[in-house]
Amino acid sequence: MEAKSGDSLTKIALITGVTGQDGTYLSKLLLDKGYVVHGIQRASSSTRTESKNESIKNINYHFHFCDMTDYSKIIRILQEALPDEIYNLAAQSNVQTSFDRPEYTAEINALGTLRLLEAIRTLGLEKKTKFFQASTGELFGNSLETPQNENTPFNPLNPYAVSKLYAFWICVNYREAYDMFVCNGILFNHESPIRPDNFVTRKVTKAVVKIKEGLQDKLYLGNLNAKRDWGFAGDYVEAMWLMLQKDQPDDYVIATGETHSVKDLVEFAFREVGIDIEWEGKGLDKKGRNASTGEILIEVDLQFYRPIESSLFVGDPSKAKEKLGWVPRTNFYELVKMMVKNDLEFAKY
Ligand code: NAP
Ligand code: G4F
Repeated sequence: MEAKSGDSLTKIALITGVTGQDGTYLSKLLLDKGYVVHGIQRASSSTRTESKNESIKNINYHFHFCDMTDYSKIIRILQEALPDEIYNLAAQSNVQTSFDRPEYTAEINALGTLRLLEAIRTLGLEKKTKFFQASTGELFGNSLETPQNENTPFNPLNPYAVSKLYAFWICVNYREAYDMFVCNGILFNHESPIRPDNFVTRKVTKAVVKIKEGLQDKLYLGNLNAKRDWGFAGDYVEAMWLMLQKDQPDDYVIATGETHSVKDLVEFAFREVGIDIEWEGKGLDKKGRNASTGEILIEVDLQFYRPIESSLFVGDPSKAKEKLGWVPRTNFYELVKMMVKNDLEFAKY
């Protein structure tokens, strides 16, 4: 099957996972750059409604209902959109959920990626369409190297990371076997005020605001000692775009190069609302008190622990800086401030 492309100076992008955090930021970025954007969303989209992504009101935005399991629909959408760039952001993206739903996670994250690559080939778009894959720092798992860069061996520690490992390598394989323009962005944690509540940053900032407002008593968390490299999603979608503007496809670590513990995150978020936290106890008995009132505000709950996880992630974004000119503009403290501020504003309504 060969698809015919129209002659147009306007670039056409297709985004899977457009209702997600990154899809929301990326669709805005591309529309602002003058792209025509096609977004794929599930008919049953649960986490966000159309109204949350302002981009859909733009005249240059076209949305398509499709599930990443539906190969024939993917083919039809690609045939209609004839994209110059595809950003594959759709995923079951929650690590904890992947232990509960390993098969579904593999179906969407691994085979969903394969379906898109195969659709490009089937339609004869290999030379027209550039492809971005949202890979993850989770590929490194319990790495012996710190910080992790593009040459650090992979050692995934959960079903999500294993599904993303397949996606990473099938992208490399299609790039090498079929000379396709395919890039992996090895993205470390990136957050924002529109991050869903089942990720730790948003869970913490929302709870901090509710506790401050007297709407919640305590915050229950899992591993407080885990260290993550947290950046701002708005910065990370720029890196995705930059990768597809190069002449040659490649893989890049996208990270801040700094790491902070969940405990640091909790302390800093509480400090933003004027509460200092004092810690006592160890392991599952660790508790965080309001230093002024003595009230216990944070406790550990085993249900939020994972069967296995890496205690330390920190990425080395030197290659992205050198080759793409990309640097993160938002540091950890600015990010947490931004999220707390947003949640405080929402609490007013
Ligand atoms: P997110 O907010 O969880 O968004 C995931 C998107 O995928 C949502 O739009 C979701 O749709 C869609 N989706 C899920 N299952 C689908 C299916 N079966 N068919 C079609 N669409 C489906 O994730 P994100 O934070 O924006 O991350 C974007 C990508 O980057 C993901 O691939 C993620 O794994 C990867 N990544 C993220 C980070 C991070 O820290 N944010 C780091 C490394 C890699 P619904 O709205 O219908 O649920
Ligand atoms: O916010 P998290 O759930 O994100 P996680 O597992 O690091 O995964 C995110 O980043 C990956 C890139 O590194 C992405 F590939 C992936 O798609 C996703 O976006 O957990 C962060 C840390 C973990 O160490 C977790 O054990 O926070 C710890 N944690 C402690 N208590 C908690 C909790 N995580 C959650 N979600 N909920 C808790 O109560």
